[in-house]
Amino acid sequence: MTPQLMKYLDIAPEVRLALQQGQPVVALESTIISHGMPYPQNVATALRVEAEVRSSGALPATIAVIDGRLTAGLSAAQIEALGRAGPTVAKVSRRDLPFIVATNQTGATTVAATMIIAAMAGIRVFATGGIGGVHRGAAQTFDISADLQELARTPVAVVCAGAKSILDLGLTLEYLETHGVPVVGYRTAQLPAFFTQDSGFAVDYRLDGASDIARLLQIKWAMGLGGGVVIANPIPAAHAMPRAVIDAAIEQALSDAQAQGISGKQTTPFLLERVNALTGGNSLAANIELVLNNARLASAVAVALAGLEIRSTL
Ligand code: PSU
Ligand code: MN
Repeated sequence: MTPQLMKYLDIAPEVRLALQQGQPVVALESTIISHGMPYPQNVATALRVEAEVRSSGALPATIAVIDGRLTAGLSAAQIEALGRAGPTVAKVSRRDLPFIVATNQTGATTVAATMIIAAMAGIRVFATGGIGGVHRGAAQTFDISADLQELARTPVAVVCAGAKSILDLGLTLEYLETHGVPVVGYRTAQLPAFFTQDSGFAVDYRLDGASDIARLLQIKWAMGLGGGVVIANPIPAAHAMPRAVIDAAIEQALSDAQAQGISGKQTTPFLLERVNALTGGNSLAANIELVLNNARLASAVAVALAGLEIRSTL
């Protein structure tokens, strides 16, 4: 890490030591805590996800901006504070980082901003729920999540349960293809749609082992291709939701957003909140299970990648 970056970045001592020793570390985002789930389930989930990473043999590093400091590895108290603040805390993507740092604010990082800070810290694997993408109607609104550009440029693998069909999943895949981002299905040839195992769209490649995924990552970066990879991990069948229930909630949420004139960075949190409200506790329970499932896979990939990196230096 260059001194210029260290000036703005704090890495928790435990995480720093693990990285120095080539031990597996998994990055976790914080917008999912503040804007993705209600309090107090958001805090409980974030802590359970960290525990799941530890019990899978890796070290968790939840990422946020705390009082203007880019922070990799939050304390339980910092996670509690972000969860309690909820959507009153700033939602920080690439665009917002310099302002939030310059004004010493606290912000929850999206997939894009979490990837940036993870890469600065030297963390290569990141687990979340769903990524942002191309919104429906983007041909008119130009609303395309900055997550996709970040995947194009920043070398971090993002393990997710696909993306919610609040988005146009076909256009999201087209955008990722244009920008050279591989979409890998873990034990599936289908792109999962967050609450359901299948979206009706195919992934680019199917891989069935964490070590196969680690090998793809190592080779992509060793070849100098840079950029990220989407690792799409379907929600476990036992926790998947009926497609009709989810589709109806999403249609309702989208029409509410239009009626209320929601735009810009409010769009995704508004839609997430409406879908949660319309489907009640069922979707929240599914959401929690898929994040835990992603934390387990990300940890296995991080463990395998650490093994490959140690072997390649022998
Ligand atoms: N999708 C989800 N849950 C989330 C998000 C997206 O199912 O919590 C959050 C993530 O932090 C993601 C961000 O990076 O929303 C994307 O926001 P936008 O569409 O404004 O880029
Ligand atoms: Mn947007």
